[in-house]
Amino acid sequence: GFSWTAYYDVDSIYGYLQNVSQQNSNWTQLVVAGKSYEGRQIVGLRINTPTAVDKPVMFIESGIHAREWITPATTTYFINELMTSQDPEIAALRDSFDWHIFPTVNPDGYHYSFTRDRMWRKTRSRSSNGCYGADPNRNWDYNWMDYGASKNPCNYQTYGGHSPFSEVETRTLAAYISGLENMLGYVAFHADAQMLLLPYSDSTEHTANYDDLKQIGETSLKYGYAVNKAKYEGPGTAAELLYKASGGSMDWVRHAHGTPLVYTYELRGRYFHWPPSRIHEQGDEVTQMLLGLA
Ligand code: 0X9
Ligand code: ZN
Repeated sequence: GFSWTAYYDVDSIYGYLQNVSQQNSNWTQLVVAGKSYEGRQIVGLRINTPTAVDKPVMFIESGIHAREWITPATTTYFINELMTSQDPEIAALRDSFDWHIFPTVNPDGYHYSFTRDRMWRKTRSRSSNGCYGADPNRNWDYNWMDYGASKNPCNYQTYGGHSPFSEVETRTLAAYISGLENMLGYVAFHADAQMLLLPYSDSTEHTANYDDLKQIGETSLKYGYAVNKAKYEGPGTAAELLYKASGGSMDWVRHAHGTPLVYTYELRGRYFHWPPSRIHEQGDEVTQMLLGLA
């Protein structure tokens, strides 16, 4: 069975999503954005309980960086909370949004980090010079390659790809997102800087709603802090708090769609390790952070 005391490979995660959707088939739905370079599906779960009003979309992106295993794990943990929690606040959270939740948007990379190289970060596309993968958080078509990205396909970390949206995974996800109407929020999960980041990632310029983003983010962190007393840095722009890096999903979503609430959570851990026995702890914290955000 599936639990939250171990990490699982892509197939098991998709199996879990499938079970959840089958058990609650009138208000959840498996959604497939498309396929990865190696032909894996990019699968998400839509949770949209029947309510009288049209609900705003809340999108969750996890696992864009392969080695950041805690992000798919906490995302399925959060799904399980939405589906099973007896807490009326969590039930209200579930009912307040049309959720589109994608735990592993880079399934090839994630699988590779599981089976070959624990520190793998990128996709697994093959470059003409024989090196593998591009950084899917440097590949989106907004200010592509301006800052913090490598032009060298053999760069282990931040190769931006041969062109914007060269990677089928980012292209596929962007197309899926573009098909959503009424997207209020976009949340990306990373590890392990323990921060809450706002757009923009490559400019210290602030969005027009920066003050709102900051205030909402502070509430989110306050909710999270109550669980484990873990202090996250921020909220602040990724450019100011971390480093300037262009071509990330967060900036593209903000720019291309004007989505009001765009956040990147950098979860906890060290060198991308987080003990499986403590997935619950991170999962409860994230659940509260999203409740605070909502
Ligand atoms: O560099 C990144 O993509 C993220 N940090 S990580 O250590 N998980 O790789 C930061 C994401 C913030 N957004 C951008 N910098 N675009
Ligand atoms: Zn990351």
